[in-house]
Amino acid sequence: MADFFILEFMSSVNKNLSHIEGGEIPSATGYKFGIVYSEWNNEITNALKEGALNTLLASGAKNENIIIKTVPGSFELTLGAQYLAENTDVDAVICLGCVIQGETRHFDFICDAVAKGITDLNIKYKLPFIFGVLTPNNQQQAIDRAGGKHGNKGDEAAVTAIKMLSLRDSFKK
Ligand code: DLZ
Repeated sequence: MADFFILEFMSSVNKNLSHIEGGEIPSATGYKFGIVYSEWNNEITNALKEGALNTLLASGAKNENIIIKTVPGSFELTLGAQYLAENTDVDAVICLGCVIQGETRHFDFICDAVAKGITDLNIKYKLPFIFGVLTPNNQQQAIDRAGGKHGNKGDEAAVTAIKMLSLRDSFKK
């Protein structure tokens, strides 16, 4: 029977996106993870990465089983994640970025491309590629979701990866 870890997330008492329904998180022991995050909006994405990393470690993953890479911007997350899948033996890849709404349609093109790109990777490689990309209207909304009053989307992305691997393994038993 799988070990379960109850995580105490760092976020505040306000509506907290990191409170995952169910509360119980399967063990991440024995799994290998990739984390790829964008350099754009680095203050935010670094916080997302830290949240994801801390959650994986707190759930039993080993440091040596977590490979972390950066890409220039969120648009590059898809290919960065593909490189991880093709060149390592990771079980899942957590993709973290932050695209802040601007005055032009650039936002839409990047968000649409990375959402489609990551979806396609899930299907092509039959591995969990997790969409941990914030798409806020402004910097404050991003801060609120990167360890602020709405929790840390990086935590959620890590929990999603672990849960998908647990789901995968449930079919092997
Ligand atoms: C160009 C651009 C802009 C305007 N905004 C963002 C952003 O808010 N978040 C982000 O992750 N990346 C942004 N980029 C960079 C693109 O993702 C990409 O790196 C470039 O278009 C080069 O392909």
